[in-house]
Amino acid sequence: MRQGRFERKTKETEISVEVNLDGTGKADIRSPIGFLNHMLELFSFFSKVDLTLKAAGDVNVDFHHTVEDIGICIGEAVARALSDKAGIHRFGHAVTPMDEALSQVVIDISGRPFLVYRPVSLPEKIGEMDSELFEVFFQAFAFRSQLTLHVNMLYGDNGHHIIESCFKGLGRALRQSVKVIANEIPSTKGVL
Ligand SMILES: [Mn+2]
Repeated sequence: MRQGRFERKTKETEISVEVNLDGTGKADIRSPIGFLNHMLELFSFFSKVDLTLKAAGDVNVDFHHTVEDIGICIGEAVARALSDKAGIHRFGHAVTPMDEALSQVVIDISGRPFLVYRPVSLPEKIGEMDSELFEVFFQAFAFRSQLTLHVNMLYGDNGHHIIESCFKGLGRALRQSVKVIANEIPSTKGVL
């Protein structure tokens, strides 16, 4: 089992994360941000990554610190679980509809952190969460887990649907990319 744990406490947030890349999609998500909890449960279900998250933060300020630090902590736990990345498929992609919305999410577990984020027009808030925080989450996750992540929203009208398609797509793409299919490290350089 490829498992990773990470705990982090700052003056702004206190977060603990456990992941199991070889799980069944069992989620135990506890943060003060309801919409993000909903998205992370979907991510876990579609990635089949077991995800336990306990997060507290200074949400009386706004959700920024908590969202960013949750992204950092999940990213670090995934990086630890991947270890030397031996045998993984490395690449994953998903084009995911949610009713009228469609998004494309592409992952390369490259060791080169990068985010390409192409949003469509979103309402200012989804649930109680500022829409600008989704980019913050994806950036924090991609950089800490050292993967290349493209989140390309294609179209949609309903903000909840658009973002939900992205998180389902993140799960589907991650599931493919972490799958073990060989023995060697999947790079012509021999290192990822
Ligand atoms: Mn929903």
